[in-house]
Amino acid sequence: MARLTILRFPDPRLHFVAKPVAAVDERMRTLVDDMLETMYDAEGVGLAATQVDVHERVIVMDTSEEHDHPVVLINPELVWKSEEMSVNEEGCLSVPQTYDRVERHARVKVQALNRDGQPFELDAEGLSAVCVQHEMDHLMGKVFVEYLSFLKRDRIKTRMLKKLREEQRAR
Ligand code: GNR
Ligand code: NI
Repeated sequence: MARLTILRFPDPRLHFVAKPVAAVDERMRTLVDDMLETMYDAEGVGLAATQVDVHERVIVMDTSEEHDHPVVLINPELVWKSEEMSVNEEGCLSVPQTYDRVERHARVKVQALNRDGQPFELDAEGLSAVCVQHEMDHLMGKVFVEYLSFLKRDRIKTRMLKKLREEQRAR
């Protein structure tokens, strides 16, 4: 297994649209395992392939308390969403130390393939529903800060670029 580098906003590659996975083969299982290692290492509850610069429809998540229930979604498709909405504080491994409120569907059903290439349905609510919608946005090239006002997004962008420059100077 290997830890992958997570792209950081405002990297333009975070806005690429992911393509469907053609085959759940050995290469895909290696990617999934590396993404899980990367997610657990970064203490995230989800990770989309887009964030590790792989532009294919792959998501890993684990919203369990004990971090022992990995969920793999390959070629996820939203098949149902509740009319009821819910506002939650979100963060993103690609936008460190930034949290803000985003409105999402309270519950969703997603069809996907698992790590073995078998179809399954995920019935998500609570954090799991927030996370799967956040990750599916990543696959469409969308980062949660795009739901915020222009002013907030611009401030975040400026702060991220400043941090990046400071890190580059420290190296
Ligand atoms: O680790 C994460 N936590 C989180 C918290 C609230 C809403 C969404 C998330 S997803 C995030 C990991 C991440 O950036 N996934 O793309
Ligand atoms: Ni994210």
